[in-house]
Order: sequence, then C-alpha cells, then structure tokens
Amino acid sequence: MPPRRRFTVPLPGGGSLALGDRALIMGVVNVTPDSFSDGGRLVDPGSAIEAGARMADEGADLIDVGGESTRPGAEPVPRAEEMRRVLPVLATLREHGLRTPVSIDTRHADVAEAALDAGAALVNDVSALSDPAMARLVAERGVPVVLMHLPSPPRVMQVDPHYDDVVSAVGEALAAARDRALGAGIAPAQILLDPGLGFGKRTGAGVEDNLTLLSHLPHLLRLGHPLVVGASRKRFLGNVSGAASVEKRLAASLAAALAATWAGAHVLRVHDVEPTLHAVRTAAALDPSEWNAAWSTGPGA
Ligand code: HH2
Repeated sequence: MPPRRRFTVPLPGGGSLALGDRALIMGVVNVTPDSFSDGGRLVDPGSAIEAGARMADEGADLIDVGGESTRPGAEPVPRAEEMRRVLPVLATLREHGLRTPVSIDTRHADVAEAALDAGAALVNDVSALSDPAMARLVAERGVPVVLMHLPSPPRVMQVDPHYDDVVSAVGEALAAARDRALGAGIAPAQILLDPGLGFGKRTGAGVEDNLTLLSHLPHLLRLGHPLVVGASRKRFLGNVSGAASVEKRLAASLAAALAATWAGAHVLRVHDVEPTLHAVRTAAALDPSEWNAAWSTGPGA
C-alpha cells in the first residue's frame, strides 16, 4: 500500500497511538438496550466486559465503550443511566488488566469525566464538543478526542438531510470543530476527525452521501488530522449491498473497511474485530501503485 500519513497521538500515562502503518481497529462495545447494530446483546455488564476482553484478544487496537445509542431517532439517555451502564464495564476491564486503550463514546462531559477517572484514555464525541464543558475537560486532561460530523441531534438527523456538496460541507464542519477544539486549548496532536457515516447523511434514494464521503476521504485528510471511519453494519451498507438485516452486513462492512483503509483512514470503528483485522492486514500487504495506470490505459485509451 502507498504510505499512509503518519501521526503519533499521545495517550495519558505516557503511551501513544502510532497511526500510519495500517489502519487501527477500534472494537465497539455498546452497553445499550437499543443500539442498531447489536441492540441489547451487551446491556448486562458481564457480557459487555466479555466482549471487550474478547475484542482485545482478537487484536483490537482500541475498545470504544458507549452507553447511549445514537441511531436515527434515538432519544437522549439520562446521564445517570449512561454512567450506570458504562462505568462498571470500564472499571472491570481495568481491574482485569486490559492493556488495550479504551475510548468513551459520549456527548456529555460529566460522563466523559467519570469514564476517564475509571480508566478510559480517549473521548469519542459524536457531537464534536456540543457540550461546552467537554472541550475544557479534554484540554485539562490532555486526552485525545474524536470529533465527528453530526449535523443535528440523532433524534432528528435523518429527517430530510440535505447537502449541495456533502464532502465540502463535512470538511468545513470538521474544520470548524477542530478550530473550536484548538481555541479551547486542546493540543492539535490530540484531535482526530470523523465524517460521521450514517449520521444525517442521505442514503437509499439514489443519493449515497456515505459512499461519496468514503470515496473522498483524501479530501478530509487534507485537514491534517488522523481520520476515524465508522461504516460497520450501517444501513447504507444494507442499501447498497442488498444485505437488508444487520446480521448479514459483515461482507459489506469488510468491503467498506478496505475502501476506507485504501483511502487513507487511520482508525476503523467496527463490530467484527477479527475479520476486519485480517482484511486490513491483507490490504496493508498489497501494493496498488499500478492500479491508476491500469484504470487509465485500458483498451481504447
Ligand atoms: N457510529 C456510531 C456510534 N459512535 N463514533 C464515531 N466516532 N464514528 C461513528 O461512525 C460512530 C460512533 C453508531 O454505531 P453503533 O455504536 O453501533 O450504534 P448505536 O449508536 O445505535 O449504539
């Protein structure tokens, strides 16, 4: 593969994430009764802990723990309930000596703060610092943060989304989020960006904003930050592949993971760690540098 742009993201406690050689795999642990992808499977802490530990054994580079579904139409979860779901999972993973860094998937600074105290090392904020206290917290703690593109709250985000040019719109919104983060004192090296596939993007009616974004990831890389991409099991993959049910979307998810890795993504947020890791390792071993020539010099060219 052509060299991916390299980044070193410092982690609290002296470690770091080396982003570059191949896309890192972030395994998803949703401690929720209603996530679209695994709704209810990991709601009891024991199953969530087991899933996190298994993903780490399978080779996940990061584990993303969340206690609030952000699927289309989802209602916000009270903070106390979000904490009740995630904190025991984080604490037990730490007690079990998990070495894989854990991110907390939350939009709320108080949940993020409690999660960092319980051992999380990164914040994954799908709302890109919508809670004003979040930017302060991340800056003070010196932890990395994922800023994702979310044009409106999950409850209404799929109500008639519209873009003249989705790549420019997402790029501009991510640049603005990055600038807000820098303004709050978050170090540039701690900021990762994410186009938010499936979040307020059009799918299914002949317009596939998610595929357009996947095809244009290099445009977003020009912002100068590592890119996180979460395509795994999402509805647009069902629409484009014909895999209507979530359970049937592994192959489409792997295809999207490969597209993202070849386009230069640094972190892939996925539900199926082992197969994705096998796929990206294979992709990383290939050298597609001749492909452009093959595409542009076919018969008749
Ligand atoms: N997608 C989901 C949740 N968090 N975070 C980032 N950075 N990027 C994503 O694409 C992303 C995310 C939605 O997926 P899932 O967690 O499986 O579902 P739910 O929100 O229903 O819990």
